Amino acid sequence: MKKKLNIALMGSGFMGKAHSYAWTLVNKFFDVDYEPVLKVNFGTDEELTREFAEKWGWEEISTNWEEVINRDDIDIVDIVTPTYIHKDMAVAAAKAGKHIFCEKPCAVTYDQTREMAEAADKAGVVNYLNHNYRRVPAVAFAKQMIEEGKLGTIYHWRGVYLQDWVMDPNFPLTWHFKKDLAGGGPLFDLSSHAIDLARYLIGEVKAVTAVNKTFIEERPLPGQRAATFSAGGEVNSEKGKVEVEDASFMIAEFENGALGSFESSRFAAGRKNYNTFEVYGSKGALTFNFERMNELQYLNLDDPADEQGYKTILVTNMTHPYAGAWWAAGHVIGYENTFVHAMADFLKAVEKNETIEPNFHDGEKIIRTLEAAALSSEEKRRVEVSEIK
Ligand code: SOE
Repeated sequence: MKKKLNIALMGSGFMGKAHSYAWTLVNKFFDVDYEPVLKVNFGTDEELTREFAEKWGWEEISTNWEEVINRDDIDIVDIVTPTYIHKDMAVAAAKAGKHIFCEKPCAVTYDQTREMAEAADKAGVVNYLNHNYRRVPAVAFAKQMIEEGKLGTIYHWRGVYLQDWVMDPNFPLTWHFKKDLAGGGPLFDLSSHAIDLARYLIGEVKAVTAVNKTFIEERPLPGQRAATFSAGGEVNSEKGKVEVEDASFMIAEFENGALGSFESSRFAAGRKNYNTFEVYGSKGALTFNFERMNELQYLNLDDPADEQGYKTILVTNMTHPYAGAWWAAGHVIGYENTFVHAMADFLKAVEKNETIEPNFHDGEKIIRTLEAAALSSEEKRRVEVSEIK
């Protein structure tokens, strides 16, 4: 009999769906000792929360997050709310001795992220920051190849993460456009993922030179159902101010001497979830595009010169990371599965009471780099990440 672990899901929306799906599947495909129980879903709007909870199989709902976190029967607090409240929820969860699974970006400021990490360390709870793209089989396999030295010395990183869901000037002013609620625009939302991948695959960013740009300065106020990727269908003539950038481009110097760049935008027409990276080394190169998530492109400089070129590796073999838990080779997997991988690793960490990466300390490093980029754009100068205190 597997031990039951009661989950409290804080929030719903796009991420709530992904998490609910993954909690349901994790112990069916992965060998974990626990059976997650979808115990309670917190939401601010009772009607919408009930609708969501019934659809996804949460046993109960609540509109009081503090009460939920402090319930004796809750083992894991899973945070999928807008970013501004991550810190308060995570600190409360740590104090209550709950393990924490938290969506990215970690928090809206470096200060808040530090507070989260300190609280989790003090309480000794397992804390995980969900930069899920690390757990795409092709990305984890790229990591293996880099660690085996297949690329040699790394010279360049390009992390490009583009979307287009807010290009319509009438897309409403959801929380994503408010600095105190989101921390930033695509810099926080998308480059946070790209920086996580860069740190995972090649190393720490030392300094950045960035330019942020806002194309649409005002937007209609949101209706009740406006959310990530969805305008919500209500038309509002009153407008409010956009407080974050619509695109952020930066040059990055890495501690290991590599030179790289990051681009993130919500104004890249036709790019839906174009999360890509390119890594160039002395022995070869790797490129990845999430919109083709089961594939990795590999160039090997040891191949005969006349036969050199990028080849496609289909990362679906039983021997590839994570892929073997699903289907036979060639039976591709999707976005939702990355959340299952994260939960499988998280539950293993809980079982052994071990740390898992990325965690709130990784969050600190990422948010610090994002703040360095914001400062660089504001002051029009190169900023060392260590300047952010
Ligand atoms: C919206 O840009 C979003 O949902 C991000 O917040 C996620 O982190 C990304 O994986 C998909 O797009």
